[in-house]
Amino acid sequence: MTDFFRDIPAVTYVGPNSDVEFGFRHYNKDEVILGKRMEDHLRFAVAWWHSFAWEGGDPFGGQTFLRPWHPQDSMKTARIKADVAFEMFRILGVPFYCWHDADVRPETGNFADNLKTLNEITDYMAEKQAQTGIRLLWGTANMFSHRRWMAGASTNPDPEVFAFAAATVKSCLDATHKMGGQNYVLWGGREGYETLLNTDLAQELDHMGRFLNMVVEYKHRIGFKGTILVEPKPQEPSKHQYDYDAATCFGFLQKYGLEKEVKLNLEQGHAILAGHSFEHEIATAAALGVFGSIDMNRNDYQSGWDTDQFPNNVPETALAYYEVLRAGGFTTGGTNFDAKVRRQSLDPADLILAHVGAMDTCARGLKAAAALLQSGELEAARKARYAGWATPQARQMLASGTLESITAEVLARGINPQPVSGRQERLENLWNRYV
Ligand code: XUL
Ligand code: CO
Repeated sequence: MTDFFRDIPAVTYVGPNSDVEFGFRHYNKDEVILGKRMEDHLRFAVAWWHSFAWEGGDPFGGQTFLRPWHPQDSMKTARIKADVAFEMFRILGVPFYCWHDADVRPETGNFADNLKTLNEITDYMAEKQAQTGIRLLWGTANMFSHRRWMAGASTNPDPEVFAFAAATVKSCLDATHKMGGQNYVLWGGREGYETLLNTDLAQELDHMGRFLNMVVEYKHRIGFKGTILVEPKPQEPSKHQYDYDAATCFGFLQKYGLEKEVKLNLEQGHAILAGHSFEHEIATAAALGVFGSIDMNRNDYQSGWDTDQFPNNVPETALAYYEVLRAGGFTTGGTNFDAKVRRQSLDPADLILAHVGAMDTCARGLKAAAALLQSGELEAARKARYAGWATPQARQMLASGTLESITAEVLARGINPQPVSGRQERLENLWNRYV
């Protein structure tokens, strides 16, 4: 036990009318919605990096948080950090958490020592999982912060960096497997380029495809039953990242024969950076059969970069969960808060209450989405719009029509389509009745 969160009580459901600050107004984990407990729908996870490893720096200034585990350069402080992290998970009552290797162990500068410290600290964390019942949603490798990764990991022009990346992912997948992780994530922050003038784009894509195949082959060799997830993001830190958005990732997976093996971890802020809405990314991934998990953190809409803020906009989360529910909900995936408090939010209470607010925002979004789905009103309107496709003629046209046979049909039946309303505003009004 540490005293970092001293005087902060475990957060429980207090209901919408309570004025208790450390309480959930909407997240009532045992409440059953559409036949499933809220906790099992949402599958919340805390991100180790933003809450515990990030020191509050921005491009204009360094550390603002002075935590008891700073500087994070020893196994002693790594253990304190782990103790505090599990205390926070307990206070919040979250079922899951996520880590990068670089968040949980000190960076020693060489692979053998990094491997030793990763194995040691993940053993320690696995013990804490067993004591508390808190589980690992996913593990991942940070292959973007250290200077060795500056020109990419699997897409690096130097084969020695590719080798270092392969060994690093093996170590992280082994640790994730040991800890019963539900998924393993690859986000390629430096898998892209700064300028095409020095980049062989086709070769880099081939290397990334081979690398991901190696990961999948290894997963099967060790019997890891979790899902391998790729996380799309269009840019930042690289000027252009190969995993641009859901559709680009699917094209990549298909080219390298991985579309049945790998799914996507979609992040709200990344969708915005790609010029999409979050619900577009979820619906696209679901349509292509690669929906996996979400990082539920938003960007500041004026800043134009990835500000990783906690969600606090209910209509936005409702639109996202509507698509999650339509996709059949999460299987191995969940809702990870890849979010950080602002650098002026220094207090331990800020960390807790940021998550409380985010969990409530998601719970409200889920409830609104579930109620609308259950009412069937939006689905009925959608179905009515496509009703023509249920007729035998339309079905036959799709199944066996040719341009010649269809032209003959248009002439014979004098087909002359009349436009109908898309009813957008009426559907928006319907939607607004629920959020
Ligand atoms: C970066 C980002 C990562 C991934 C995991 O924008 O989202 O934190 O979620 O590497
Ligand atoms: Co993320």
